[in-house]
Amino acid sequence: GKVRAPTHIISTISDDRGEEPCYAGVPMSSIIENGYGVGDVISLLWFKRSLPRYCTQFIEICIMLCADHGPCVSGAHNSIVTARAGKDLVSCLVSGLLTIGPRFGGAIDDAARYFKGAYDRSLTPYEFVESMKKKGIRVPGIGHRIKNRDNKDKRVELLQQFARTHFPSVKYMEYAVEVENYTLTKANNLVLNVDGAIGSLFLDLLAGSGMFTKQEVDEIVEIGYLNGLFVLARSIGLIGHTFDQKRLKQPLYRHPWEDVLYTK
Ligand code: Q5B
Repeated sequence: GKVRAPTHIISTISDDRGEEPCYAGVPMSSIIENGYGVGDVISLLWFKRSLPRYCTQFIEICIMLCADHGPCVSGAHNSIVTARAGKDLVSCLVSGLLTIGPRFGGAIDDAARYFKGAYDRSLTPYEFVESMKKKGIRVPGIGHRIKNRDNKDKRVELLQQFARTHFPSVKYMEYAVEVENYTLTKANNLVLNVDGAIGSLFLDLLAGSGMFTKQEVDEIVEIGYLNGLFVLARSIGLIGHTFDQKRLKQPLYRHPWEDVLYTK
C-alpha cells in the first residue's frame, strides 16, 4: 500500500492544492456560481458544512449588526487612540480587538453556555439568576452601559424578529427573554444585550436547524465559536475608525488632565 511520511499539521477545512481552492470541499467556482455570500463561507470554514439559507442569512445579519457601535466603545476607542499615535493598520486593528472580552462583545460564548446550561436543566429564570448571583458571576449577555428598558437595543429586536419569522424554534431565545424580564426587576439597564441575543439565538440555530448532532452542538458551545462572530464583525468597524482618523489627520491623543481624578 501507499506509505506516507508523518505530517506535522492536520487540516480539514480548506485545500489549495488543486486547480482552484476549496472551502470544506466546495470549489471556489461553485461558491461564486451559486451566489454564495459571506454567511455561506463562514458556514463552510467554521462549521465545515453548507447551512440552509436562513442560517447563513442570520450569520450575515449578526455580522452587519455588530460591525460597529460608534467611536465611544472600548474597541473603537483603542483603535482611534492607536491610529492617532501614528501606528499601522494591523496595530490599530489588534489594539481594538484586544478589548473584546467578557465585558465587551466577548460574552456571546458564555451567554450561550450559561443559557443552555440553565434551560437544559429546566432552571427557572429566578433560580438561574440567583444561582449566578450566589457564585458572584454576572449573567453573560445581560446588561448594557447605555441601553435600558426604555431604550432597548434595536439590534436585539431585529435579530429576534428575524429568528421568530425564520427559525423552526426559538426556545433558547424565549428563555433569555424570560431571564431579561427577571433581571429588569432588579435594575433598569439589565436588558438582554446583543451578545446575549446572538448567544441564545445561535443555540436555537444549532439545535433547530437539523444540521448538527447533539454532540456537535455541545462541542461548538464548549470550544466557543460564537465570539468569533463579534470579532469578525467588529473588525470591519475598527478598520473603518482607523481609516477615519488617518483621513482626518488627527494628532496624537492625550487625555485631558481635567478628566482624571488625581488622588493619593
Ligand atoms: N450587573 C455590560 O455594566 C456591563 C449584570 C449585573 C447581574 C449582569 C455589565 C456586564 C455581562 C457581560 C456582557 C456584553 C459591563 C455587553 C457589548 C457590545 C456593545 C457595547 C456598547 C457594542 C455593563 C451595576 C450593577 C452591579 C452589577 C449589576 C451588571 N451587569 N448583575 N448580571 N450581567 N454584563 N457584556 O452598566 O449590586 O451595584 O454591585 O458585565 O454581556 O459589549 O455599545 O457599549 O456593540 O459595542 O457598567 O453593545 O452589564 O454596570 O458594572 O456598574 O454594574 O448591576 O453587579 O450591581 P455597567 P456596573 P451592584 S454588549
